[in-house]
Amino acid sequence: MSIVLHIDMDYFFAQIEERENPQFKGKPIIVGADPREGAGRGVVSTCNYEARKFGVKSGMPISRSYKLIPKAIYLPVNMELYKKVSDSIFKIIRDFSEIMEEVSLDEAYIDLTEKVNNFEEAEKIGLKIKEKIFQKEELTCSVGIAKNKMIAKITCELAKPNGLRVTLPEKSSDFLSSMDITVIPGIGAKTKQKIKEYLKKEEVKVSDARAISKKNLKDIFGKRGDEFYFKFRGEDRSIVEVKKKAKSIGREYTFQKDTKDSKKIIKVFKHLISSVSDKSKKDNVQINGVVITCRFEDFETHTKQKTFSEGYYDKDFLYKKSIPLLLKFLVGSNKKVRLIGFRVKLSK
Ligand code: DCP
Ligand code: CA
Ligand code: CA
Repeated sequence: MSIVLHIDMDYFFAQIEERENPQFKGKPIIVGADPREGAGRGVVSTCNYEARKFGVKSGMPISRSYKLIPKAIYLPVNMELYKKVSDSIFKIIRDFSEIMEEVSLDEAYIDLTEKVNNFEEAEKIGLKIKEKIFQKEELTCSVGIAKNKMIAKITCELAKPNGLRVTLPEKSSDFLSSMDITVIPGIGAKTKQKIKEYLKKEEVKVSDARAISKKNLKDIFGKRGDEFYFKFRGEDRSIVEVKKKAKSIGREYTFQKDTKDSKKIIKVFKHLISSVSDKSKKDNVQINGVVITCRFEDFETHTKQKTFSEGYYDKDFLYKKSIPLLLKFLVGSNKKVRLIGFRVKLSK
């Protein structure tokens, strides 16, 4: 049996802005794209609880948010600051267990199994973490403690804002029973629809879903079905994973024969970009620069870089930024090319 703690900062970007701008405290604050008096494009990143009362939510078009509360305080995303705060928070948490998994800027799991003897001791650690974060950063967070990651996360959600809750192991299954099936990670609207059809029910609670046999779940959902079977019962076998973060994602290609054929070189180069782009999309990482490498027949190697503001960029954007750099290498030398490489720099 494990003891897992999940921690998630309360209304993270907006809470930091509240701290930085105490004059706005108590007012609805919305962090995200510029609303341009209702004509703005882009979305709400997050908002404080005062703004949530009006129905504003993360991911909502900023124009819609403006309709709901034009008078709110609208602030741009200051990612650099939020990253700094995030680093500081993770440093505090890691002091309590090196077995820490960062899930996003404001959220982490730690495994306390080897650190404490029981859930009471884990609760004390949770309180200490909350206290330290508040002392150092003047920010509140919420904590959920349970026997696995899934239950800890759902428990944390219920503790929000500025709370701490424990779900004891023997309560894990009952705890989920009356919740909507979508609390189970991996069950979104589509999966829920299938389960509704299968059970011929309008609403499906976790306890309803337990009526489906393991075999039937497998028939409907394949391998995922097996996982669902356990999750419906409060079991989650995934571990707290300490992940090393990559600083960049890159690919390179050595030509069979050194070449000066720029058409061929660009074709290969586009393949490299496309592969890196797919990988960065899959990893859901933000990019803040590109590095292009070119090695000539005599092994002389050059690199060129371009930095830009971080974001989720597509292939076409990366082509546009990189092909001119590659062309500079090609027109700038009479030598044949032996190898080319493409790399994107990740913001964190
Ligand atoms: N975020 C974003 N766009 C989204 C969702 C989130 O930019 N669609 C950013 C802003 C959030 C931060 O990520 O502050 C953390 O997201 P959470 O889902 O944890 O939400 P909050 O911390 O804002 O609120 P809560 O108190 O509900 O955790
Ligand atoms: Ca949060
Ligand atoms: Ca979060």
